[in-house]
Amino acid sequence: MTAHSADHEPVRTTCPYCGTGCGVLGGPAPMTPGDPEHPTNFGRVCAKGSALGETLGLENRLLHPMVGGRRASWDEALDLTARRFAEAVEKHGPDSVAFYVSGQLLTEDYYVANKLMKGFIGSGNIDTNSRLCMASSVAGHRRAFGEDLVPCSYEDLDEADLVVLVGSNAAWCHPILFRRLTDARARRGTKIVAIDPRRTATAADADLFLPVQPGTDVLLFNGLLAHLARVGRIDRDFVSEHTNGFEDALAKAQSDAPEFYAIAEECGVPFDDLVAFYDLFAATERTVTVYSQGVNQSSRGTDKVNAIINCHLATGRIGHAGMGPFSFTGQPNAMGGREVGGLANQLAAHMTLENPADLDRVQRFWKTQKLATASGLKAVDMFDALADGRIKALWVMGTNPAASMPNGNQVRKALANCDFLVVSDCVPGTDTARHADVLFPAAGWGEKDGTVTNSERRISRQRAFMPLPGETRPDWRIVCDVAQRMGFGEAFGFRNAASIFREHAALSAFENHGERVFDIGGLADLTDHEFEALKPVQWPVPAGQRAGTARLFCDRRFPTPDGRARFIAVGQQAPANATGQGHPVVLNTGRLRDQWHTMTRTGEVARLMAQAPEPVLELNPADAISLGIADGGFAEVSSAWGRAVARVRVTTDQTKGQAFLPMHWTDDVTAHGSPGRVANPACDAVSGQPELKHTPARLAPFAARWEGLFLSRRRFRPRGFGYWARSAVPGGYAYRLAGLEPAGEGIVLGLSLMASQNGLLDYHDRQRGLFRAAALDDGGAMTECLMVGGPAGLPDPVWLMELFADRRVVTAGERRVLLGARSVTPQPSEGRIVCSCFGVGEERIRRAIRDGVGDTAALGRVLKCGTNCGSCLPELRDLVSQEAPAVPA
Ligand SMILES: Nc1nc2c(c(=O)[nH]1)N[C@H]1C(S)=C(S)[C@@H](COP(=O)(O)OP(=O)(O)OC[C@H]3O[C@@H](n4cnc5c(=O)[nH]c(N)nc54)[C@H](O)[C@@H]3O)O[C@H]1N2
Ligand SMILES: Nc1nc2c(c(=O)[nH]1)N[C@H]1C(S)=C(S)[C@@H](COP(=O)(O)OP(=O)(O)OC[C@H]3O[C@@H](n4cnc5c(=O)[nH]c(N)nc54)[C@H](O)[C@@H]3O)O[C@H]1N2
Ligand code: SF4
Ligand SMILES: [Mo]
Repeated sequence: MTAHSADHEPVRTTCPYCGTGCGVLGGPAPMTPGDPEHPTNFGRVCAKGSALGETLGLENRLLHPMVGGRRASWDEALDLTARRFAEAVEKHGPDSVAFYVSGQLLTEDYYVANKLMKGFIGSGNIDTNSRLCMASSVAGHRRAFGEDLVPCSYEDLDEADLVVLVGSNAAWCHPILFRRLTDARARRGTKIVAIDPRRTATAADADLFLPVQPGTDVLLFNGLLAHLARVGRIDRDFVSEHTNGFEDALAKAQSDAPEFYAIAEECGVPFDDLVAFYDLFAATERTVTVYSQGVNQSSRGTDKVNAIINCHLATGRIGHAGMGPFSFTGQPNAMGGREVGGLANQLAAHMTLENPADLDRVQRFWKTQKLATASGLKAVDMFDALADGRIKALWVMGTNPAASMPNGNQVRKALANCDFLVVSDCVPGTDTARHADVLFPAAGWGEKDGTVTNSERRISRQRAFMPLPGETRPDWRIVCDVAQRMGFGEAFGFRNAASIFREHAALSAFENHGERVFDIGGLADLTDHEFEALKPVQWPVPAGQRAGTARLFCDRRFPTPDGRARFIAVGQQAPANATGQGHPVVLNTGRLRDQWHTMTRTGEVARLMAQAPEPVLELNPADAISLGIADGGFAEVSSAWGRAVARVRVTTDQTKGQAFLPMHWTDDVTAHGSPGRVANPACDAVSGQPELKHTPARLAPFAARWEGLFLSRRRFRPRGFGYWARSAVPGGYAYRLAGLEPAGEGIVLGLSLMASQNGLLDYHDRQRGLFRAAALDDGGAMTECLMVGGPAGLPDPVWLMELFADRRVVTAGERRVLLGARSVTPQPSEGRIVCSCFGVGEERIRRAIRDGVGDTAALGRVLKCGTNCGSCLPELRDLVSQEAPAVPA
């Protein structure tokens, strides 16, 4: 049974965000504390993790099933779903239905979804958002090692002398691991190299930063392999005894990357820095190479992964402390999903659809006659099949493909037109849920029980510490309920998460005579009580064992038929869709520090929205000048697939010819800020992972003639605006507005948003082109407020927002200045929020540094910034170095 926190004992659970997999102590406290006993984070959490307690409210939750947009009973929703799936299978065959699931489901949810589709409906058509995330790493691991295996442990980050981060903005996306790394640097002088086309927070904090041209990583690592051979750093014994294919891979690398000058030029890296990186790598035995979406989300992603692994195999730097190739997983349970076989080209428990012995084994284990025998459709193909009507019924669980898939316009159309769409989610209004015929209310974090596996293969428990709200059910139960109604009751009669976990563990060990490394047979006989108490443990955990395995390949054996690892000969190839006339700019997309994906949780927390309250396109000053786009203005970015409009930030962190748009904004929170509509659907031929980091695009000014800010207690989607973006602020929501029409029409549009014009104060300052209106309630507190002005003409709204948040009576004096949006005593501006835990802004930090606060520790003492989660420490270090007085020569 579920442990509730009624006795005030904090419940040990796992953060539901990134693949770092931090242990946290569950509860609705304002700041969620880290679990000091968890071996991943030892008590630390980042800003997102520490705000978990603020995401537990029920205001925006889906609490009961819906059918056709109206409230329905569970029986009705489940019956309808089972019937429509069964009918489609009967009429059009099993491949006419599909599941699209998520690396954010728990392993138990994932296991039953995979079992239902592959085992009992009999189709391979279950794919997952991990296709957009980890598929290239999976494919690269399978090519090199024979199985999808991450050899390293987080301890290897502590014990390395060199850590190379390729296409990973770990300072923002795996903040606790990045902190572990910078702590190790402070202790032992670890060198950190960042390889990224953008100067990210990670790059700014690295010892060496290589600003590679997008998509040139294979060339860079081929050059490295050739260099390692040239300077005699090949581990000949390891290569000859434990690997195959070295000569071919080296020959390919040498022909690809003959000399430094050509590599430096094509990769866009300064010559000296390229040589410095190669020398450092050659000289440093204890090297870990971390890779993430800059590697995976590429039409050459699998080759990038193998180009990196080749360098580790060549030097024998694998299976020892402080070394190895290390894929950081994105989602909390991307790894668990891969364990159960949740990708369309996997079977279950690291068994494959191509191996007849595996098929036979799983068929007997599941006692089914209907096992799928071929791979199903991968994500992009699945939505193509939905668009052209081959898929008649789709069930989406725990993901928002309308927003997160590339070619988002077509995906939205396919979802809108599909015969039968089922969505399981915690919130009702996602871009995908809007099209659903059936909506299932899923239990969320803190309410559901099960396991997740992090980047270092560590299985941790997510434990419930709250009762199920409304009529919500855990995902595994919803799947089993439908399976039962489809006539598969016997195979889905699970009582609880523990019983599913036991079956999953038993399958991993079933007739596994050491061929599959993924073996958790040692956990197959956990009692319910032991499952409840399970401590974090790294797989494999073979039968008879309870302790896990920190590092793989220590015995130099790989799970290939001959026990040897494989070099893969890879050559540099340009991205699938090249820039050119009409679309000269590379559109890159990715993450911000304080937001999680489509913002259904982090977007409702005001302090997490403070870093970036609207979608911002970043571009280089040279591009901004030539396009006539000003910093703080707006740009339209368009591709052959669609368009987006965003605020512009001009920065030298961005290279000329490239632009960056955060992935997080959806149609639910902005008018045209969703980058998926622009992103191209080109995929890696091996892994099927889409190229979300490289879309040929065109930029143009979005010449707004007016801008507005609207504060309201209400959460809604404005209509009729060329630009709007909603963000949570203390006390309600801020709506940033802009349009191409004359300012006078902007005022009319803006006023139409106000709920009531009762107690309305308004003021038009024609000289400054400013219009202001505020609504007061009967008690005299401000309920809504609108400001409209010329482009970039709005005053700093800090004071106004405080008045809105305070909900107190507005004094007569304040009424007069209220409409000036200036405080009675002018306060110095906070600037863009850098430390979201304590709300400390860039301007305040810069002033403090200029006043002599000389380092991050001192900043922490004076302003508190950086003293809770530490996610902003890289940026604080950067600000200190920018503001530090120049040392006289
Ligand atoms: N704050 C936050 N953290 C998260 C998440 C989140 O939503 N928010 N999501 C989690 C998930 S699911 C994932 S997958 C991870 C992703 O974690 P990361 O992969 O670290 O994050 P991204 O921002 O997607 O992309 C990483 C970097 O790849 C770079 N890049 C683009 N093209 C290239 C290229 O050709 N070569 C190289 N070398 N680099 C390139 C981009 O400029 C970007 O800085 O983050 C996880 N953690
Ligand atoms: N342009 C661009 N697009 C990208 C990327 C990029 O870098 N650039 N990155 C890609 C990557 S790596 C990823 S991982 C994806 C992520 O993209 P998505 O998976 O689409 O994003 P999320 O917002 O995490 O969606 C999770 C949904 O599940 C719901 N949810 C939360 N908990 C539960 C639960 O327990 N059960 C159920 N049933 N639902 C739940 C949430 O409310 C939310 O609607 O985006 C991909 N798309
Ligand atoms: S680093 Fe932050 S988001 Fe990731 S698991 Fe840890 S606390 Fe959660
Ligand atoms: Mo991801």
